[in-house]
Amino acid sequence: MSMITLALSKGRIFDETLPLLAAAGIEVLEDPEKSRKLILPTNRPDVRVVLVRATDVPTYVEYGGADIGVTGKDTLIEHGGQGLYQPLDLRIAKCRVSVAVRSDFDYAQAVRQGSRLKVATKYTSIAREFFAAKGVHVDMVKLYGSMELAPLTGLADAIVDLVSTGNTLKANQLVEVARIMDISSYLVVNQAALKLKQAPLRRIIDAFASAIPAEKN
Ligand code: PRT
Ligand code: MG
Repeated sequence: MSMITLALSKGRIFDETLPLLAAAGIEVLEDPEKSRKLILPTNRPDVRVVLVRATDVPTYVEYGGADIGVTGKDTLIEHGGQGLYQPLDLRIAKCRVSVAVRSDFDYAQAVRQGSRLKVATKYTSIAREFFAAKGVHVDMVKLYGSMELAPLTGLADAIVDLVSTGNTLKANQLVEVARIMDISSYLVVNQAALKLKQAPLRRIIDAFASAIPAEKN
């Protein structure tokens, strides 16, 4: 019996993947918010969950540290997706990538005038491609967290960040001025594992596929 290792990040991805795992007959036996363990057992002796940072999920699966994982499309695009089979859009952990500025910053005018825009973001690939397609020249500042702070401190004119309810932007007097793309989480599979552990992985992929939440409008 070969072991299947599933990479998940704590928080919304873990929480929203649980119902899909249940559909595959897999129950995680410990609560990651309470346990300090990084490897969680499941009710199935041949399936275990490894807890990694959200941005590390594609890397774990690419190099075979995990056979399968769940990761946001944002993270997948920034990683590049090399070596990953991406069979399913799970339609969970939905949000969007947007451009936001201080409410007193005239973004439309800055773009119209062809000004150089200082952009702070964790999503440099997504941001570069978006502004290049619009013909906007940008100076990119790479950040790893709290993008919302950048325009408030003068570090940047604009941020490119994930938005869900919009409450975080509002609380920091920022406004969304462009929607770049819709985001959801994907199932990613190591390509070698898919060949070597084909039957058990196919069972998990098929069970997930049949349990994906219906599209809401
Ligand atoms: O938080 P940490 O630094 O540990 O890691 P992470 O932010 O990479 O992980 P996590 O678990 O927060 O996010 C994992 C994935 O969830 C992301 O890659 C997205 O695909 C997805 N997701 C869905 C979100 C959100 N919704 C979301 N709202 N990830 C982050 N947010 C943040 C956003 O960055 C912003 O700070 O929530 C804030 C905005 O939320 P609203 O509701 O105020 O608009
Ligand atoms: Mg986060």
